[in-house]
Amino acid sequence: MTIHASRISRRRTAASAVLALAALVGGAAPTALAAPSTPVAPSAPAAPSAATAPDIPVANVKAHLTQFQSIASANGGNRAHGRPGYRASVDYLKAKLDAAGYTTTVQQFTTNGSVGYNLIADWPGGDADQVLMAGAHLDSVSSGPGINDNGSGSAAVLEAALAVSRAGYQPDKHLRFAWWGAEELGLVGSRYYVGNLSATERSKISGYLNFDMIGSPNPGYFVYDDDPVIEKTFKDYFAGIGVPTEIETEADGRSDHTSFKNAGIPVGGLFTGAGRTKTSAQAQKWGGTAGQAFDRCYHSSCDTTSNINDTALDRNSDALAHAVWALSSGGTTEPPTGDTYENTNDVAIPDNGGAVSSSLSITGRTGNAPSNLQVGVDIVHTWRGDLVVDLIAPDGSAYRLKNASGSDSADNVRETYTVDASSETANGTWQLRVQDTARYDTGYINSFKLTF
Ligand code: DTR
Ligand code: CA
Ligand code: ZN
Ligand code: ZN
Repeated sequence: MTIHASRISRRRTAASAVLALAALVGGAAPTALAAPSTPVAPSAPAAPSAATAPDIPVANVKAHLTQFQSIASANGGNRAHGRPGYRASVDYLKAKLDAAGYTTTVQQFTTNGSVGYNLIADWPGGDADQVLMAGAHLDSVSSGPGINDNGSGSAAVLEAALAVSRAGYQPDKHLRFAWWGAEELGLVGSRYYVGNLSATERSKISGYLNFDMIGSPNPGYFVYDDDPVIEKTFKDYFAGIGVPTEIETEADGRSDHTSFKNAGIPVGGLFTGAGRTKTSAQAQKWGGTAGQAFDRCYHSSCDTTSNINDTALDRNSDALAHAVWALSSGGTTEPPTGDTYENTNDVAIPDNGGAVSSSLSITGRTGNAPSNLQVGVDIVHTWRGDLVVDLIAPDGSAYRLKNASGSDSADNVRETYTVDASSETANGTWQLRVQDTARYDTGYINSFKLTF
């Protein structure tokens, strides 16, 4: 890909780019009245205070994986749709959930000439008109036991459900957990489930959280780019434990959340990667091996209990439980605090060119902006080190959010910055100003958000 060629040549120019930038910032920076003398560092938002979820013991999750492995080994080496290993997996889960006090339902469907099963587990209580769901597909491909794909998601969802029972948790919302059949044949089980809900039943589902491959041996930490509140819940959790995340931009159509999204239900989820190769930038960020697939045993017979990264499985299991607690205790899945304004129009950023802006015209507020104004920045751009990012207040004051950094070769800027804007009037036109200060890599402003 030419991108690598340009990146190699970029290293030779990186130094000049940085020097050029130093001159630019020294000379051309606007004479901002309120620009802070030092850059406003991106603040990793603390985990929401509602995070009262218990820690999920990864040993418990792994014990379920061992059971799935035994089931596959005793049933032709897989847990695929239409095969005895799949039904045995359903029976294993159902016994655990029944013993834990759940109301379970086995929903039967037929596809590809075989009978398939969804397992639904309702936790008694909560507002029946606000149902939060978490799910995972339980079937493997026929070529292997499917321990990462998707024993990992199935086991983590089970263990979160058992944690709810152990805690005697009684959330505002009604909790429903689900395990889908025949995902590998095309999301068949989850499509059947959603397709058989009445419009009224669908409208009661406040959100669906999906977990498909969350223990990959060479893991990445990906968050689905779908409902913003669900996405923020996961991102804030990982930020709270110091683990950087990336947006999974290829999830659409790739797993069971799609069945819910197509019905207009808010969705989100986590993913640690399949056959795609981990980049060197990602290996720097997450560890593991660059140039190697996140899961080399994807859809293969080697997807066994040895095909799991325990740390990734643990972190994602804990993030799952955190999201179940955080999204079920409140009345709605609206942003937890403050009024949010967002401009999601894409604005192309000229390569090594002039600054461009995304703007928000705020009206109807009183007084000044807060001292902890939350500035949500989402810029899609390779080699983000090219970029200088400023918040421009209605009176023209510039607040530096991000400086250029020639060596920062990672992609995209997805951060929430905290700015002391208490000297600025809240009403007026606020701008997110972005400038690409080095050649070759390009991108665009994806969204600009202010939370007062
Ligand atoms: N289709 C899933 C694996 C998969 C591939 N890309 C994504 C993105 C998000 C979730 C899952 C996946 C499977 O093979 O089950
Ligand atoms: Ca844990
Ligand atoms: Zn699969
Ligand atoms: Zn899967």
